[in-house]
Amino acid sequence: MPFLNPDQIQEFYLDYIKKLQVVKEKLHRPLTYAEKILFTHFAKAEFTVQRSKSSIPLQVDRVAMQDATAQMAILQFMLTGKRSVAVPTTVHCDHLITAKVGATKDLEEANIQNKEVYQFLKSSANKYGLGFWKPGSGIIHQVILENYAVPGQLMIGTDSHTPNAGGLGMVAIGAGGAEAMDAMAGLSWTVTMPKLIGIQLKGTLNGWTSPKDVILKVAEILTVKGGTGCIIEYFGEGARTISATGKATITNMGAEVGATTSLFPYDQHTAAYLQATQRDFVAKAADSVKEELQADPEVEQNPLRFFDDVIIIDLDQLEPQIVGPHTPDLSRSLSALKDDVHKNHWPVQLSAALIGSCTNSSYEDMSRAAAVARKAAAQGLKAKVPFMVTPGSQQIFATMKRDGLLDVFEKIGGVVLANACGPCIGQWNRQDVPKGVRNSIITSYNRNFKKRNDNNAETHAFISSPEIVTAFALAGRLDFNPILDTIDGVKLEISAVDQLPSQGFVFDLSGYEEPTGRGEVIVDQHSERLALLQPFAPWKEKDFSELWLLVKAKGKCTTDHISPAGKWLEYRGHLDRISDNMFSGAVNAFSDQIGEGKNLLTGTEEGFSSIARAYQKNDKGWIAVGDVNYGEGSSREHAAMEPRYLGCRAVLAKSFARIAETNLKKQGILPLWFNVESDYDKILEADIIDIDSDAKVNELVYVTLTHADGAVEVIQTKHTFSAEQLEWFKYGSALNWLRERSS
Ligand code: MIC
Ligand code: SF4
Repeated sequence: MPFLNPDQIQEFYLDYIKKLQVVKEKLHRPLTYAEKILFTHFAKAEFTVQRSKSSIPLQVDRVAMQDATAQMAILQFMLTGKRSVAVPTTVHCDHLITAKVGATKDLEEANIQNKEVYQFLKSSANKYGLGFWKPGSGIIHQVILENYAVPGQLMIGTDSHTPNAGGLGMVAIGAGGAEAMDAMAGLSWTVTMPKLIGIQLKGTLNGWTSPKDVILKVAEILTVKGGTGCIIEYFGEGARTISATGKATITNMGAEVGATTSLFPYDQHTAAYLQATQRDFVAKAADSVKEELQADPEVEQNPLRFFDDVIIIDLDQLEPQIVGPHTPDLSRSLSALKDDVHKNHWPVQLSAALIGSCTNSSYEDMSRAAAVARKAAAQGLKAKVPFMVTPGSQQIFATMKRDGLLDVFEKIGGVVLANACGPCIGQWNRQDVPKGVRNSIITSYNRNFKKRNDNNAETHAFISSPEIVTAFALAGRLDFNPILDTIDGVKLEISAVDQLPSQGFVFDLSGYEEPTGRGEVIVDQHSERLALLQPFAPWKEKDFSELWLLVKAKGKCTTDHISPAGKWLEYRGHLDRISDNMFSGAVNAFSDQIGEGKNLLTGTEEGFSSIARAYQKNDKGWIAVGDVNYGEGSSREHAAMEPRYLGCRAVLAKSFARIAETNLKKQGILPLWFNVESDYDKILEADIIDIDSDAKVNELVYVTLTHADGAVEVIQTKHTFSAEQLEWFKYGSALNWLRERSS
């Protein structure tokens, strides 16, 4: 059953071309592909925009949400009073399944454990008109790619890896739940006009090198913040050699460099994938306008005129890459790994190898990994460490099964997990390595922050492609190079595989439920996991004076540090409960302790959330201070809602990740950037802080610090609020503002 309507697709492309003509008449210049999609989705016909300055309101075509973020998004949507969603929206149950023994048992367990959450999501999806994908049906981004992605369309998703669909030529952007709620309520969605980075790919991937290596190389070049505020657009003859799913791997992980999204042009591989996934009518319609589903030819001829930055990568020269530990931009070529491992004294024995995740679980990925495993098995090799495989969707799983890929993995000792996020998001009931024990793992996932996979800060997680990870599973050691070394005298081999299954995909839509638009939302009053929301109280002027410092975080302060996932995923629908994890991973700049600070009321060291609760009880407002790229990583708005709920007024940081900053604004918190970065050092533990909260667009905000010795310092901070966003702040949150407008 195709989920898209052929007539609507026809209409979409007619409209797209019509709008593009208007844009071209106005602008008189060649356009990149990203510009074509953005301009045709402008909610106002106003095309003189400045990159990285102008706020652009966009009309989105689709919204996607996963279970861990959908709960808050839907709870907020319920407060808008709307009866149904205004744009096509789907919910995907993928984040809450714990990997323990294998797919069948783990899924049964998840259905029991998460019953009330699934029931809430299912009943609200049914009532408000959202398509519902049950647990086990697959990971959001894979399911979107297989069923809903349309070249030239615009989608937002409550997950930072939403850009996965950029592999199919869609502008797909990760957003917070409150932003998704706006789109679902039929409002336009606003973003700052991104800068454009062009990445020209030359040559062809060969041997052990795969699409994953392209993005790992890009992460090394741009670092985890180099893509902030930018769309990365790939082009060039090399781009046209990569399969649709390979492109999706590359765009998926653009999230790791902070990019707003990443995008590939439409080509014959896009068409082939659409045809293979029951969307031939999309391919046909797209084919008829294909010149407009890519940049104009002048862009490729002279990219520096059109992009703010251009990077060239020669695929012929690219070696397989391995990144890690602890950050996805610490990359090196496979041949340099051995030295790095020894030099840094990283644990050389691997303790586990895991393939799959939304980044790397296509048929092609699994086939390449299976090709390595098949030849190894034929020579009697087995994985030397636990080897786990997560297929991205039921469709991939069923196809792998039919084509014997599962058997191959099992033959070398692999365990197949449920079609879900599993260990990628810390849903890994790991028994073999106790907490605190140093160890190394290698995965084909996209993130490797400390504690992410198994909640053990001593786990060194490395990332590579599925075929390289499979090779390492067989070797069991990190100082291994499959191109040069042998295992028990056997040399591993990689071979060419089909990009798409030669017998076609096995379609299995038993995991989908179509909404009826009737029924009631089921929330158990006594639930420990779900609680209806109350709007936040609007701010009063005095709320910004005599504030205390709750936390000054040192170094990385990602969303995994502010509101970790793992066991806390359980409380994603219960703001009060989940607030207990607030800043539990943050490193205290004064003491180097993790998750703890000084309670200024009592002088004792306590967890940050319990201090915040104490301050709140005593009517004491507080701020948080962060280093660079505050809130990097996930789209989870809990990282903004929890502080708001526990009395945070402002977060001061050297810089912010895009989604995290918007999430703070949406919830009514002031994200302030140090105007002079070194002012970070001026903030002391016992400061009394006053903020001039009468913020105006493009004006500085002054923050006064009164230190314990009585000395007073005034520091300047910047903000990025637009006029409309300042309204959110004035009302106490964007939701309050929306409710006011629609009442
Ligand atoms: C992640 O990969 O960190 C997640 C879990 O998918 C998050 C979303 C979440 O926190 O629920 C993301 O990337 O946005
Ligand atoms: Fe799930 Fe991991 Fe992908 Fe996030 S990155 S959506 S946790 S598979």
